[in-house]
Amino acid sequence: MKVAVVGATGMVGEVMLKVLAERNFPITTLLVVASERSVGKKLSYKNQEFTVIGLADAVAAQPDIAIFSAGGDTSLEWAPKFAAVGTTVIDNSSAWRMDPTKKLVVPEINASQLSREDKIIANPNCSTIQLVMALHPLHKKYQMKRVVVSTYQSVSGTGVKAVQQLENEMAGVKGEMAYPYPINRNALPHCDVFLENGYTKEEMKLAREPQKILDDRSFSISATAVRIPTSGGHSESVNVEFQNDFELNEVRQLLNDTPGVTVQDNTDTNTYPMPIYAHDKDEVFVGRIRRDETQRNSLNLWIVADNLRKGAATNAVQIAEYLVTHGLVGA
Ligand code: A2P
Ligand code: 11C
Repeated sequence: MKVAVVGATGMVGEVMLKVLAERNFPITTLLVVASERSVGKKLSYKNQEFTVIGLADAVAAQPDIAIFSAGGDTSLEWAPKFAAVGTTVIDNSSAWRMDPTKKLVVPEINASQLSREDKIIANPNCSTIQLVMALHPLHKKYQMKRVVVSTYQSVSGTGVKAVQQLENEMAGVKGEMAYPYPINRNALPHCDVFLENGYTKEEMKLAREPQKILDDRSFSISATAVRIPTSGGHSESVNVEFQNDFELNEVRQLLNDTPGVTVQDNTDTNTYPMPIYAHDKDEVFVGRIRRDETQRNSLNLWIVADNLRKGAATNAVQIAEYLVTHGLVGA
């Protein structure tokens, strides 16, 4: 496969290259692509040096697959240009996710709907991916009615500038601000921009994307997204009301049996998911599994995952793997 990584110099791009190498993705030619500012820079992949090229050169090279993580505007402008030369684009931005003509894919859940005709495929938001990975098996069994989720999101979700802001603040150094307030020793109920309805864009992604991925609008999700001074992963406190009742042991078993999900849940040994353990791992970790004693058929969960891996790069590479394995890309 001729593969282009668009946004290769960025935070997610760097993890994309790492995950492609780790999983030994079948690459014959690798194109590392970024903005004109970075053209000529060197990046390493499997101990080999690659020179960053611009988007026009990458389109001209007609890759089989282009994995984008270069922001929504770049995707909106350039993904169709790649698609027009026959490239299959896997896009990590929010640009195409809710477009009814594009598929929004978490491979463990809905990759089977992909076909050769899908030239732009959307990768969901990081906080959505970990949420649906844990909720999907429970939804199939008990039918979700309503979900209330509060997130505790890592600064790495915002990008390099935000990680730098946290590091500067911790070191007592003045520098550029990614957020309107200090993030160290703070919690900002503000991820992405505010919308007219008073929610943030991140909160609305959490409300809408799961319905599309699970192809079901019979449940609703209400979200509050909070940025906290961690860097290894996003955490989520989740309350789910189901149509049907459940047994806690069966819930644990269902989650345990779900590929990509790991249960860490033992209060006797203080075992529960945390970003420091989820960091650099591909699984979605679930713990603090307990019945909501105030409401019928309701469950509380704590879900943690590395937002740059399963939340972004790993999920995108898994989509690419599915396309290759099922003969949906290339000649
Ligand atoms: P560059 O490093 O040249 O700016 P992050 O999310 O960590 O900020 O990274 C964003 C990624 O998207 C970087 O690789 C960045 O490249 C790339 N990028 C941003 N704007 C453009 C653009 N207009 N064209 C191509 N790549 C872009
Ligand atoms: C965050 N979820 O942590 C965001 C980052 O729509 O792909 C990814 C934004 C997106 O702030």
